[in-house]
Amino acid sequence: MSYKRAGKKGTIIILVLIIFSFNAFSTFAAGQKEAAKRKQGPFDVAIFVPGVVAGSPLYEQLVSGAKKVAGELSNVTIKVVEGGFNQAEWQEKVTSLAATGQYELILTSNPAMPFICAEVAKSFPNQKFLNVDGYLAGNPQIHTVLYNQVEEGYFVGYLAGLITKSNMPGATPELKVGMIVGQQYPALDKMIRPGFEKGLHAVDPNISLDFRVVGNWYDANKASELANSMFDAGVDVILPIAGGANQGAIKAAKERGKYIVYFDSNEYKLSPGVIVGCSILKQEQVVYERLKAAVQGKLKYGEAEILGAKEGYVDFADSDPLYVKSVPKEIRDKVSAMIEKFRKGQIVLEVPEL
Ligand code: RBF
Repeated sequence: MSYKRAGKKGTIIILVLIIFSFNAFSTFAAGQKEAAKRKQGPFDVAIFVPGVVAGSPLYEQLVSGAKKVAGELSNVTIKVVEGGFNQAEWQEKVTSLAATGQYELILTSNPAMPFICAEVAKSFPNQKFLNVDGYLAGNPQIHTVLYNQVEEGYFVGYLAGLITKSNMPGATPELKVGMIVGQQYPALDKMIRPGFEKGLHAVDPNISLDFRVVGNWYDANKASELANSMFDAGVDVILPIAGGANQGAIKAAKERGKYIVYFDSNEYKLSPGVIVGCSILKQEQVVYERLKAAVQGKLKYGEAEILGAKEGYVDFADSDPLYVKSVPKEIRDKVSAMIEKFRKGQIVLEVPEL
């Protein structure tokens, strides 16, 4: 009996000990977790937008990709800073972000930014940068991702060539296609324009390109004027790469019954029937993947990636119902056959040195 009672007591003591040690362990574990969290701290990201977000497809994707990461990882904070259109101020603005010492990463997008970041990096050796839509290899503080925009230009060029040769309402007998850009820069002159022309000439070498420059990334009235004068000269389809000014070209095309091929994002819905083709850059995905890697300490600074159609980051929105509705099947079949070869890596267009 007594033995049994002593046994019961023993069991109770052991149970109490187990509960106590379990509590102690979980307190210890929580403490460890807290310490790890403190050590990690929040991962603060400053997004420097060189311009304004609204109306610029790649900047919209830049912000949405980063917000997706912040939505998933509770230790990531995002601050979006719009640098505005005075490019002379950008370096100073990035410098003030770095000077706060608060941001684990400065994230930005466009081909001019790696050089600005490299300048700022000299004064802030602990500051890291992720620059998408740009190229700079070998700087240990900067990771860049460039898209194969020769291929991207080719996709919409090929479609524009087929449209200008077609009997679509609004297509003129002249073999003239237009391009309206915000400003000229190496990625445009060496990748986008040559890719676009290569696409046009794959359809017919006699197609000519009417190329115009707005002079900034916001003046929609100027873009509209340019588009109208191009339509007067027999142009029937225009590729605008002019940020917020794109709206002016779209409006003019709508009024004149002409066509727009769009760059970087699926935006048929902006003007169904007028926007008849959209090339796609998977910038949102790139930002999501690379930013996540940065947070996890896996991003390789000093590396400059180049991503194209074969890798799945440059594409054309050929299954959107608005595309299917606006473009005759005969043209769509030709475009899809071409795109498929790029997707499979059977055709790869070379990216030149910028
Ligand atoms: N693209 C835009 O859509 N909006 C802009 O405000 C804009 N600003 C740019 C400023 C500079 C200095 C450079 C080099 C490019 C800019 N781009 C802008 C072009 C952008 O990086 C990209 O090349 C095009 O959007 C085509 O993908």
